Amino acid sequence: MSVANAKHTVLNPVIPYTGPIPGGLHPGEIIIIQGTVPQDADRFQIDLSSGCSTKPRSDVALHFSPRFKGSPCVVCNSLLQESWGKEETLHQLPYKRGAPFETIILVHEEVFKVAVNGTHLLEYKHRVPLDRVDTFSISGKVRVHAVGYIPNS
Ligand code: 9QG
Repeated sequence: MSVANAKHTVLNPVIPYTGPIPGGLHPGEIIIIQGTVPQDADRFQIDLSSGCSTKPRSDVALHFSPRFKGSPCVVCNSLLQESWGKEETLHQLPYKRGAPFETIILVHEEVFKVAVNGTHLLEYKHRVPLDRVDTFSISGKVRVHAVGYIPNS
């Protein structure tokens, strides 16, 4: 799988980046993010949201946040009606400061599955119905070379 298969690709977006997910998200679809973690990274986050409102803030179906400071981990959560839910923390961090990465978010009926550099990392059970998810954001200490959306057919 590569960005070459994508039906829609965003190249070198300015961070923070927010943009529409073309056609919304459906089971079997894939989002690929290729980037590099800067040397001074403390954290970054990928958010799959329901709209792009900032006031009030849109619901976030998947907040995926690699953290490099202290005990390295990846925190996932959802934001509903401007409140964070219960964090799901994985005490494992496949990203390295200064290193390039490829992250794949695979959409399933019940969960998102996230793989980093070709290895499955975690899954996150949907708390927001998939048909409400239409916006992709990435922010924090990260550089992004490409974001690709790969359809399911
Ligand atoms: O800290 O944790 C995820 O559970 C909060 C952070 C928040 C999230 C949240 O402050 O930060 O990571 O989108 C946000 O508000 C991000 C940047 C308990």
